Amino acid sequence: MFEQVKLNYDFASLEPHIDGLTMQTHYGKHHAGYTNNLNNALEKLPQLAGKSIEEILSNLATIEDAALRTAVRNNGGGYYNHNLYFDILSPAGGQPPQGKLAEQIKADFNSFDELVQKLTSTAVSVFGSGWAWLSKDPSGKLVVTSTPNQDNPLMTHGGQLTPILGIDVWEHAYYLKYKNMRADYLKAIFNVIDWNNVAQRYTEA
Ligand code: MN3
Repeated sequence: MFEQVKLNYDFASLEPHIDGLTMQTHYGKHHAGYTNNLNNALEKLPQLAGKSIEEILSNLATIEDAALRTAVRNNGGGYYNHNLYFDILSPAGGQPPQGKLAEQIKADFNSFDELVQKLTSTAVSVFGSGWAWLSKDPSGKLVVTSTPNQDNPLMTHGGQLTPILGIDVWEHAYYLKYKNMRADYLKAIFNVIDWNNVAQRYTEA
């Protein structure tokens, strides 16, 4: 049984950047739904018992039944993506990272501001629902990509990319407060991204 990541902050504590009702609905309805649907699908796939969600999502092609494969792709992606998203948010966020991640950002993007710009433009450009990602490749290099729906870099790169930051650009992540202004939501979210958490993920990946 997979379980939702526990939040170490209150739903309303990310205000004014992300409103409490959006957080409550996003975590309590959307993320809970993906998690339940993933667990239901996995009951029919005993061969996957004991595997990590990363292993499962990096090897979706091994699921022969097409309907179950789609269910695990959409709901397992939703489960994993939101665990990452909610965990890297914090009311204490917004400060640029230090240490190894900071050095790698400088090497790959020239500056933290240029990374933020690249993540923002990538997220703005997602057509419809999807995600923008910062991932680490096997050499340690940082890579910015996007995916549609609940796909993620584990799926698109067969486990070769490890996501360390995911930005949800489904309308449910921002519509109550920002309506159609996705760019305003993206500007705001960088005030609550906990780069210490992202840096730890970079080191451990
Ligand atoms: Mn979402």
